[in-house]
Amino acid sequence: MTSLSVVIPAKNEEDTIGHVLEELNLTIPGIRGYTVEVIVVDDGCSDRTAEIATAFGARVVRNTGPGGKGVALRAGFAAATGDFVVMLDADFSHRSEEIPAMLAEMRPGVGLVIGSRVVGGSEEYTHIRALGNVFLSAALGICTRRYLSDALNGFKLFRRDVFTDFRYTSKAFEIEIELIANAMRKGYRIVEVSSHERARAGGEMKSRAIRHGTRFLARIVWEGMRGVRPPEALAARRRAAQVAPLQPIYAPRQRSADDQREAALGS
Ligand SMILES: Nc1nc2c(ncn2[C@@H]2O[C@H](COP(=O)(O)OP(=O)(O)O)[C@@H](O)[C@H]2O)c(=O)[nH]1
Ligand SMILES: [Mg+2]
Repeated sequence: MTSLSVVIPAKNEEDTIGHVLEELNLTIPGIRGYTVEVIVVDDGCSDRTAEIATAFGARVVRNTGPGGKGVALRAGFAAATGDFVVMLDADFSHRSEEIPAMLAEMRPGVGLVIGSRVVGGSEEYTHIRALGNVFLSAALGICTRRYLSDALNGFKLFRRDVFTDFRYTSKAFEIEIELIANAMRKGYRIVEVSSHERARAGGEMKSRAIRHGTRFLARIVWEGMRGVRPPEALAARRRAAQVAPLQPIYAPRQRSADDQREAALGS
């Protein structure tokens, strides 16, 4: 049976983590054909997040070092054992009932499925966030040639090797970009599905539009400069460059030795 790990990064989310896990526990029996593990990454929480997560049956992974959503997710992914990994926010904004539709898109050759709020809508978008998302998703397209409608959404499902085959370095929210770039480096297709984002159900928002937007942009440029083509595609391109260029079709045909002999006899 295929296995799925649900990884939930949580920074002081005692008001909402219970709702997330309650909904998830109702969704899991409907995820047919998969065994599911649930991991909550407690990132130095000073509230009851870990206690509540444990009470709902989740495995709690603690990040004791310096925090950040990226660091927390990396700890969660490293602990995950599933063939596929899905990330879910702890603020009850992502709907776990959408996971089966995301899994249905994970066909052969697809490595990453992203929930798109551009199609599904968001109750959290402010003008600056909506515009920032359009701008940053376009910047990603310019730098990597892969145009996505909602690159920044933290509701992503990916194959395990998108994480295990690389050394991740993102500290904060820009891990969204690192995941996309590495899925491309694996040569996987990326698919977007409609996803509706609820407003967070309580607690405090941790992201900051300007600070994290700047980090997103820096990461997009950096990943674009490193290149996102899979090694096989690069090798194929190099091989193609070594093949002798084709003769232009209007060039006179080279006469073979036989042609020349025949021409000499005929004259
Ligand atoms: N473990 C951990 N989780 C974080 C950190 N920062 C944000 N998160 C989690 O990441 C998710 C998204 O954060 P949120 O504040 O809702 O920002 P949004 O993505 O802009 O809505 C939530 O589940 C947060 O608890 C962090 O430093 N550590
Ligand atoms: Mg949120």
